[in-house]
Amino acid sequence: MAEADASLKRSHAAGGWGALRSCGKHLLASGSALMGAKAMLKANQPDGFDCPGCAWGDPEHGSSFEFCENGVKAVAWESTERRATPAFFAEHSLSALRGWTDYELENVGRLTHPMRYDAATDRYVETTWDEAFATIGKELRALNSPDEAEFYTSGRASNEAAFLYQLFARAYGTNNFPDCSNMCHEASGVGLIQSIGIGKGTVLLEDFHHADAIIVIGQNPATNHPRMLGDLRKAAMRGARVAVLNPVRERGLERFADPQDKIEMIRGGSTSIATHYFQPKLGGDMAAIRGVAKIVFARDAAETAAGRPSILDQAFIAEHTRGLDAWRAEVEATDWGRIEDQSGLTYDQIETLAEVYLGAERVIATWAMGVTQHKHSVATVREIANLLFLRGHVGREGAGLCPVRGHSNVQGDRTVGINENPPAWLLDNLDQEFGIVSPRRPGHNVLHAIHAMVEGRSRAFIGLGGNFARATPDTPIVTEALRRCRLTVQIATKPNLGHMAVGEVAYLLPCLGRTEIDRNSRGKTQIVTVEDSMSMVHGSGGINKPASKLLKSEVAIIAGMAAATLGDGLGWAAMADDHDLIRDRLSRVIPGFEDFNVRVRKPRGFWLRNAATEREWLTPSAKAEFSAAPLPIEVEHQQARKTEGQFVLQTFRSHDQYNTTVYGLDDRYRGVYGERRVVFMNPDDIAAIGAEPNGRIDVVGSADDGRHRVAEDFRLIAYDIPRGCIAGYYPELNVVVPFNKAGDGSDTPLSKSTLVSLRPREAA
Ligand SMILES: Nc1nc2c(c(=O)[nH]1)N[C@H]1C(S)=C(S)[C@@H](COP(=O)(O)OP(=O)(O)OC[C@H]3O[C@@H](n4cnc5c(=O)[nH]c(N)nc54)[C@H](O)[C@@H]3O)O[C@H]1N2
Ligand SMILES: Nc1nc2c(c(=O)[nH]1)N[C@H]1C(S)=C(S)[C@@H](COP(=O)(O)OP(=O)(O)OC[C@H]3O[C@@H](n4cnc5c(=O)[nH]c(N)nc54)[C@H](O)[C@@H]3O)O[C@H]1N2
Ligand SMILES: [Mo]
Repeated sequence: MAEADASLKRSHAAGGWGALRSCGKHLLASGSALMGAKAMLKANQPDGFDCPGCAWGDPEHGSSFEFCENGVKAVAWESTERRATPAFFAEHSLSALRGWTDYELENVGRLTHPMRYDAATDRYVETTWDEAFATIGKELRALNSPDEAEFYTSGRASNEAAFLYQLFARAYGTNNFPDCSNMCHEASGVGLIQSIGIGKGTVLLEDFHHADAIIVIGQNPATNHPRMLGDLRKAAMRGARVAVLNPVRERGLERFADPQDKIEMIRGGSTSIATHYFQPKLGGDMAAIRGVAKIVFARDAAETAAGRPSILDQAFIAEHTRGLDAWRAEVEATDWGRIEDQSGLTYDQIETLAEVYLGAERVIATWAMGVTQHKHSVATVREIANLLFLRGHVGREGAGLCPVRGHSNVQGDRTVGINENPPAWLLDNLDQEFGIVSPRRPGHNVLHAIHAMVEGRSRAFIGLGGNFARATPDTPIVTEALRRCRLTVQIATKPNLGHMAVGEVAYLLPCLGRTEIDRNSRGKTQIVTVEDSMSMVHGSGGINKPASKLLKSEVAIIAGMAAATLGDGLGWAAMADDHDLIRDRLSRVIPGFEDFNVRVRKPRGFWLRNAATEREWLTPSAKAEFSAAPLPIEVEHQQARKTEGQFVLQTFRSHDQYNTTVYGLDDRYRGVYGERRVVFMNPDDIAAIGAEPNGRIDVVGSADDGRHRVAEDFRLIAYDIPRGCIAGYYPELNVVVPFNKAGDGSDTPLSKSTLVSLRPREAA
C-alpha cells in the first residue's frame, strides 16, 4: 500500500510461531495437554462447544479449525487436571488466602465440591447441594425486601442459564442485575439504541470480506480477539485499508503471521494489518471523528458550490435519518484548535483519516474498551455512528457499526433479559408465560449495587461467574462491601480472590465449564446456546469429562436456588433437567427465538434479526438519529496537564490474561516478561518526573473524596504512547480507579481515564 506508514514495517509479527509455542506452553502448564488439545479441535465447531474466549463470530464453513492462541489458553485453563478440593480449603484459612494473588488462586485448579463458609475456623468447608440451596432460599426469604439482593452476571453464562437467572430474580421480586457489561460495552448499547434503535452492531462476519476501509478504534485484537485479526489480515491482503486509532503502538495491529497459513508460517512472512496508525490521546476519539466529519462537510460544501454532486449519501440521509443539520452546525462550530488539542492528532493526520473514509465505498467501524470506558463514551459511540450515516454506511453489505464484544456470551445475556432497566414488553411477556408479576421498578447496575452494599441497603450478593471484587473499581471498598453482606453466593469454576470476600453466610458453588459434558438424570447430554458479536445464536455442547462428579451445571444451580426460595411452581426441576424446555419457554418470551430448538441444532445456528441491518430503525422517530453533542469541554489528559505530575491512566489487558484471570506473567507483544506491575510511559514524561526508565514508582489515585488510593511498587517502561497518557494492567490497578466516577449515561467506571500521579520510590 503506497501510503502505508513506513514505520509499521519495523517490528516483528504477532501470531506466528510465537503463538504456537505459547499454546504448547499453556497446554502443558495447565497440566492437561491431551484433554486441552483434544478440546481445542472442537472449539467453535458445529458439534463442539463455543470457545469460552471472546465473542468474535465463527466462519460460515465451520469445518476448518479456527486457531487462536488465546482460545487455547481459555480452554486449557478450564480443562486443567488440578483441583481445589475440600482438603485444600481445610489447609488454608480465608485470611491466609486473601494474601494470595489471582494467579496463584486460580492455579489451584477446578473447584470440586459445594463449599460453605465456616466463620469459627475461617475456612470453606464441604457441604451438600441440598443444604446449600435450603440455606440460600431461607436467607433470601428473610431479607426485608427482594431489592436487598444483587444478582450479578458475568458474560460467560449461557442464554439458558441467564434466562433462568433473570426469571428467578424477577419471580423473587427484583430487577437488581449488576452485569459485567455495565463495566464493558454499556456505552455501546446505550449509544446505539439512541442512534439506530438497537444496542448491537450491524455487521456480519461476511461484511469484513467486502469492506474497503475498516476503522479499528480503541481495541487490541491481537490479544483480545485474535480471530478478528485473521479477518483483518484477509481484508488487508485484498487491499482494504485498515486504519487504527490507538494511543499505544500495539504490535499485533501492525503485522500478523496467521498460524493457520502454512506458507506464511514456513516462510516466516507476515502481513501488515494496519495501513494507517493514529495515536490519539486517551479519550480523544470523539474529537478525532469530529475532525473527520468537519473535513467531510467542508469537501461536500466545496463540491456542491462548484456545481458537482454531493459526496454525502443524500438519499440515505433524507429517507433514513433525522438531525443532520443540528450536528453539522455543531461540527462547524467546533474549532480546529480544540479538535487537535483534545484528540492529540494534527490536522494533517485527521485529514489522512478522512481520506481513508472518503476513499472507501464500504466502511466498517469497530471498537471496544478504548472507546467505552471514558466519561463521554456514549457521545463518542454516537459520533462514530454519525460519521457512518453521512455516506450511508449502515445497513448495507461490507459496511456498518461493529462494537466487538468481550465475554463470549455477554451480548446474549442481555438479549435474554439480564437488564436492570428492562423494557415493558419483556416483563409483560414473562408475566404472561410464567404467571408471575415481575417488578416494574428499575434495579441496580454494578455501580448502584456497590453503593447499595457499601451503605448497607443491599445485604445479599449472588455471583453467576465472574470476579466482582476484582473487576470493579476501588478494590478495598468493594471487598469490604461484600464482607458486610449477610449472604454471598459465588458460582464458579475456579477459586479467585473475590471468593475470599465472604458475607456472614457464604457459599462457593462449583459448576461445569463450557467444555464439559452435561448429562441430565436420564443420561441425555444437554447443550446450551450463546450469541456472538454478530448476533449469531448457536449451540454449545461440552466434550470433556467433568472435573468432579459433584459439579452441577449453572442451569441446575440456579434452578436449585430458585426452587428452594420460591417453591417449584414454575417447574424449575423439569427445566434444569431438560434445556429444551427452557428454550421453548424462552422462545415465547424473547422475540426472534421462534422455533429455537429446531434452529439451534443447525450447524451455524441462526441469525437473530437485527432491524438496523435492514434499515428499519426502532427509534421513537423510526429514523436513524444523528446526535449533536458538543465535545467535552475538557477530557482527562487536558485536566491532568494543569497539575504538575498528573497523568491520565488507562488500565488494559496483557496478552496472558483473561480479565481477572491471569494465565501467565508475560505480555509478549509488548515485550514484557515475568511481571505485571508495570506502567507504560512516554520517555519524555519519565524524564519530566525525574525518573529513569525501569525506575520504580507508586501510582497514586485521586483523593478528592478524602479516600487514599495507591498502587505500590510498579516499574516504569518507556513506551511509544503520547505524553500525558500512561497505561498499566487491570486488575492490579483497580485500587486507583474510583467507584464514584462514571461514564455519562453509561455508569461505566472510568477504567481508561483515571487521573493519577506517580511517586518515585526511594531506591532501596
Ligand atoms: N485473551 C483475552 N481475550 C479477551 C479478554 C481478555 O482479558 N483476554 N477480555 C474480553 C473482554 S470482557 C473484553 S471487553 C474485550 C476487551 O478487548 P479490548 O478493548 O481490546 O481490551 P483492552 O485490553 O482493555 O484494550 C483496550 C485497547 O484500547 C486502547 N485504548 C485505551 N484507551 C483508548 C482511547 O482513549 N482511545 C483509543 N483509540 N484507544 C484506547 C488501548 O491502548 C488498548 O489497545 O476482550 C475480550 N477478550
Ligand atoms: N480497570 C479495569 N477494570 C475492568 C476492565 C478494564 O478494562 N479495566 N474491564 C471490565 C470488563 S470489560 C469486564 S467484562 C469485567 C469482567 O468482570 P467479570 O466477568 O466479573 O470477571 P472475569 O475475570 O471474567 O471472571 C473470572 C472468573 O469467572 C469464573 N468463571 C470462569 N468460567 C466460568 C464459567 O463457565 N462459569 C462460572 N460460573 N464461572 C466461571 C472463574 O471463577 C473466574 O475466576 O471487568 C471490568 N473491569
Ligand atoms: Mo468486557
